[in-house]
Amino acid sequence: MTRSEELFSEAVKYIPGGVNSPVRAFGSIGSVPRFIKKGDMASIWDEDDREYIDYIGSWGPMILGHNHPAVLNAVIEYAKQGLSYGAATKIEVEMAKLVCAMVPSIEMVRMVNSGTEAVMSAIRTARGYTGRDKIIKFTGCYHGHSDGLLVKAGSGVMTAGVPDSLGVPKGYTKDTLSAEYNNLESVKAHFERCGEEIAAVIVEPVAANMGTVLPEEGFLQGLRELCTEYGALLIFDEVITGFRLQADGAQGYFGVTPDLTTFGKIIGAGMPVGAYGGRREVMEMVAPVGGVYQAGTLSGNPVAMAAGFAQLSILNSNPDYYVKLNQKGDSFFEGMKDIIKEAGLPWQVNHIGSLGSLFFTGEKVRDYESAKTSDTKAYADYCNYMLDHGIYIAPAQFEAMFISMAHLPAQLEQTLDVMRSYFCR
Ligand code: KE4
Repeated sequence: MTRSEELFSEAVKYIPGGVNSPVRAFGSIGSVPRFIKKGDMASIWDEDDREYIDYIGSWGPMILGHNHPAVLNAVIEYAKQGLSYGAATKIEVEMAKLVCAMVPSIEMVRMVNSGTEAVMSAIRTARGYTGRDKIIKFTGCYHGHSDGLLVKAGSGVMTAGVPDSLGVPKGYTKDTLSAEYNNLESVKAHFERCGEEIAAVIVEPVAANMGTVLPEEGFLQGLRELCTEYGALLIFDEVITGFRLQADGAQGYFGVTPDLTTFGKIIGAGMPVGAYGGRREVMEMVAPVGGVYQAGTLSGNPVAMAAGFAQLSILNSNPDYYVKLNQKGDSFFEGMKDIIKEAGLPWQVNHIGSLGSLFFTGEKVRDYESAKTSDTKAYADYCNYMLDHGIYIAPAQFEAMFISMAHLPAQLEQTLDVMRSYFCR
C-alpha cells in the first residue's frame, strides 16, 4: 500500500469522501488521490516522495510557482507579528490600493475569504444597487457553491433555474436564469422577457469550469451592451482569469469593462482570499456605508494580505512577466495540438495564455453542450497515465491546466514527451 492509499483509507473515515473539496477525491478518474506534502517552483511531492510537474497549482493561485521566496518571506514576517486581529490593518489598505491600481474598473474593493464568498457578495450588491432580483448565469460556468448559483438550466434556456444540488430550496434558485455561453440570443431572450427584473449577468469571461472555453468575437461586448441597455450590472467572475491573463485580467485582455469583478486564487497566492470590487457608486452600497450587508471574521486577514500583496506586486512590477508566461503557454498548448495531430486524433485543445484544456471530443468546444460530448473515460485513462509518469493534471475532464512562471522549458518539454508517449504509442 502507498502512503497516499493508507492516508486516503484513514481520511474517508473522518472527512466526507476523504477530501475537503470534491474534485480532490479523484473520483472521476477512478484512482486514489495523491496526498501532497510539499511544493517548490513547478514541482510537488506526494507522501511517497514521488515528484510531479504540477499543472494544477492549487487550481490557479500558484502563478509564480510554489514557495516563491517573496511570498514565503512576507507570510513569515507578518505571521511573526500576529495572525489576526479582527481590526483594520495597514496591509489591507495597501492591498486595496494595489488591486485598484492593477484593474482600472475597480474603484473600491472588499476582501473576503473565497471566490464563493466574493461572488455571493457581488450578486447581493448588484441586487441591492438595482433593486432587482433576477440574475443570469451561463450553463457550464461555475461561480462557487452559494445556493442561488447551484443551478442546472431547466429544459431549454427559458426555464427558471432548478437546483443542481440537494439541500437548495427551489426558492433560492427561482431568480437564477440560465443562458448558453457564446449565445447572445439566449441572453437577449431573457432581457426581452423580463429585462426590468434582471439585476445582473454573471459570466466567466473565459470559462474554465467546463474545461477552458473562450468567448467568441462579440460575446462579451454583447453582454456589456445588453446590461447597459436594460440597466443591469455586468459581473465578470475573474476568480480564475484575474491577474492570470494579464495584470487587469480578462477585462483588460478583451477590452470589455464590467460593473463588478470577483477575484480569488491568485489574489491570495495560496492563502484564503477572495475579493469583489467595481464602480464606487455600486460598492458604496456595501455595509457599513450602504445597506448591503456583508461581513467576515478573517476578511482581509493580514497574513493572507501579505501573501497576496507580495504576489501581486511581483506580477505588477513588470508586464514582461505576462508576455513571457503567455508565450510559454501558447507554445506549450500548440505543442499539445501538434502531438494530437501527429497521432491522427480528433481531440480538441482550447487555450489562452497560461490556461488551457484538452477535450476528448472531435467537436469544437464552444459551450457546455459541446464540452459534454467529451469522452470522460478516455480522459480518465490519459490522466492516470500522466500521473503515473510524474505529470500532475486535473483529475477531471471539465477543469483546466495552469502553467506558472516557474515551469521550466525542460519541464514543459518533458510533459509533451510523456503526452507523445501516450498518444503515439
Ligand atoms: P472558491 O470558493 O473555490 O475559492 O471559488 C469558487 C469559484 C468561483 N468562480 C470561479 C470562476 C471558480 O473557478 C471558482 C472555483 N474553481 C474551482 C476549480 N474549478 C475550485 C476548485 C475546487 O472546487 O476545489
